[in-house]
Amino acid sequence: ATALTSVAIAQDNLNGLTVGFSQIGSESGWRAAETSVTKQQAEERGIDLKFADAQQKQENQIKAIRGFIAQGVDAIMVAPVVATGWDDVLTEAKEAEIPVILLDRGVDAPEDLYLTSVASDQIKEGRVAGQWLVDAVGDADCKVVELQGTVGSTPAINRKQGFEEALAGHDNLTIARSQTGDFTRSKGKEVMEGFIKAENGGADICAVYAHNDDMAVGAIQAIKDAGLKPGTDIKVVSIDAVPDIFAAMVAGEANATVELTPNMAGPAFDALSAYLADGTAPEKFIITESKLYTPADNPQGEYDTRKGLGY
Ligand code: GYE
Repeated sequence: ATALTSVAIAQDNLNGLTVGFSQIGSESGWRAAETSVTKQQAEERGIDLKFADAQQKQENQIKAIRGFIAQGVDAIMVAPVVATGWDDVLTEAKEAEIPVILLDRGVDAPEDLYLTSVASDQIKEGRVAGQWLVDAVGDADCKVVELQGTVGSTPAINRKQGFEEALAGHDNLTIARSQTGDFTRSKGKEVMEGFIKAENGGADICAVYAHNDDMAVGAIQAIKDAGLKPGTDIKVVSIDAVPDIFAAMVAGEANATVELTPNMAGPAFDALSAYLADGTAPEKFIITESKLYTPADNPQGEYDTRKGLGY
């Protein structure tokens, strides 16, 4: 009976609380999905979610967090746009005794400044993408171009590192060019156009690795505009598993993606609930799964399922 009661309390104790959420912006389809799932998860639990869109700017995030502290919210969630520069504002939240939960990206700050971090293993994501390419290419020579995420963000740093780890020792694969596309479709297209120009009209490029699907979708457009076939002439591998990359797989224009769940808020609220119930300290790092999808994995079905989930 005691166990059942505490579960009931743990599930119910967020009802009526106020949680501030400092979101990065809406740079990608994945980000938009995370925003809508977070709002749904808050509503299901009776949480009053104060949502602040930072338009990609850390200074806006810091302002929003200071605003949440001033309002005396019960908890703060933040998706930190870049890794550095958080110590002061996180210390202010700690001094105000407001628990902070990081969503989907990490920070370079002392671990006692946040309750927990809910994110994927981004080094692993890079490794999974890289291993897929190593296997797909075999012994052939392959010049790879890389579209990096936002400079200074943990997913850009870690997805680069993991990919390089997977390619290490496979000297037939080389990363010929690497530049940021800021996780957006338009920048991904623009940077890919530059890569194509610099690499013999694209003829010398064997594969593009994009740190997210949106940049891959932009790159696919650039490849088509250059008169080449994405997915065939140039292999396309990326991360997120948003509906549009499955649509590209159905069209034969994308080869592989690594899934990133947009539901970071669910585990975050569960951890917060347990913590508020009896002071249970959650795991410092709650790690979501990183599953590989290729055109062999029913891309039409995956597209339909995700569309139904509110992406
Ligand atoms: O992969 C990308 C987004 O922070 C891990 O941010 C996240 C990344 C995600 O804009 O699409």
